[in-house]
Amino acid sequence: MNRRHFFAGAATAVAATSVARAAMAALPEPVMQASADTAAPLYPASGRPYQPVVTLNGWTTPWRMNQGVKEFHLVAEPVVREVAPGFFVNLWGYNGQSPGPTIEVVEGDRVRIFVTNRLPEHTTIHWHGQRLPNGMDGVGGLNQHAIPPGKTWVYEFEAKRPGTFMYHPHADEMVQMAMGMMGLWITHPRGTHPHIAPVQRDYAFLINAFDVEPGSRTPRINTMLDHNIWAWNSRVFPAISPLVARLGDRVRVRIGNLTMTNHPIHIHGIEFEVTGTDGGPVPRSARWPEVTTDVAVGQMRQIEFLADEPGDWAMHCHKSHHTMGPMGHDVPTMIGVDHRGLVGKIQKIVPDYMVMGERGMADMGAMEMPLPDNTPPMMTGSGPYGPIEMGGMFTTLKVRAGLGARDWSDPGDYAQPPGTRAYEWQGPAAQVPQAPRTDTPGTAPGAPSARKPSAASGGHQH
Ligand SMILES: [Cu+2]
Repeated sequence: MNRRHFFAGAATAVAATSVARAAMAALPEPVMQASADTAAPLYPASGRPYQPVVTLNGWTTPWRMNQGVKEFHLVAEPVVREVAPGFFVNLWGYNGQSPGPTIEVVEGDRVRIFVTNRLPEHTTIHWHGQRLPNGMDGVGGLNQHAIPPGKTWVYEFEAKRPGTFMYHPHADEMVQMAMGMMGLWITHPRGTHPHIAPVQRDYAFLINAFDVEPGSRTPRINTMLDHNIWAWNSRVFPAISPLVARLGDRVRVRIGNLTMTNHPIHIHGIEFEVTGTDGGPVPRSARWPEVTTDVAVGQMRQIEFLADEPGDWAMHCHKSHHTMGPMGHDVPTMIGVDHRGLVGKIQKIVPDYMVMGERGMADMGAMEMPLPDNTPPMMTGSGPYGPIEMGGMFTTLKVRAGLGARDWSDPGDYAQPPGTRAYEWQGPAAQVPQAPRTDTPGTAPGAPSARKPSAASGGHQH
């Protein structure tokens, strides 16, 4: 990630917090975001103090204080999101991006949110997980009339309990969420809280999924499970920012799932605890160590760990199809199929024909495949040792000694200390006995298929 871009979002954000008194009676100016990069955290210039979050490939919207009330302005509108470099998708979102901006407030804050609808159809906003008056809950038809196109409605309530929340429409919900309408809401604790520890790094992102036909730009909105773009904050690997931590930092990551399936989120190198859900902070006595936590549909999970192992650690959804780009679904299993001589013949009929996967699919990570325009590759990204062979929901946790306390920029590849990397065996070649294959001509039917123990294998005998 480019450091210059990284801070661009923060600069706009800070400037918009100072508003002339005469303008207070008018609608607050909505702050728009053109960049899909991770903005630097927004340190509060007014209101109660707090330690801000960093939204992966997102940003926190500034507010204005109006006679003690924090005022925000969300604009629901069509947006174009750069989901990966060069891959642009027509989505619906808020204030120029999908997801919309993160809203950060403090427990006890009085909050007023103006919502302007620039969509071609009506919408509402539901404030997932919040304690609020029934008429502010945002379910169209149940709690309020939906907001017609062109109109601005106002929500107002007190942020009663600290935690990690989401916002999303509760009107034509299936379509509007399939189009990317969602955002994060963080209510920071007021002062110290018995179940909320201070952290040095606080990250947040939403899990979302889209079904974009290769070569097209607009998601199909009726897809329930068979999505092909598995994203964090409407971004896919290698376009998801790394989570950067200084060695010894306590790190919190807030993850919300607004897809239609669960996502087991796995981090290498450290153990974490779930310290909160959308229901609130988890008491210490009820926490246990994990390296993977399942984030089910409509849930938030807030995890915390000590970043005490330096390195570049993989962080990903453990459903392996969710770390694949859009070609991952329709490819048949070809392992063990011998294509020799076949490709040339087929290419006389189908010039673009390619063989995939006869020795597994690792070749895909290095292959220059002809793809339709505006389609991200299935497996991509490279590290210091070659192709990473991932797509979708994958990024890295980068733990480094000596970072600045407020440095969130990508520190580059980890320099592994000499003698700490897996290496090739240089001794005599391994003698691995071949198991007889029952499907090979000349092999007797019913011949044992288990590997025979032998002295050369060094294996234990049964
Ligand atoms: Cu997943």
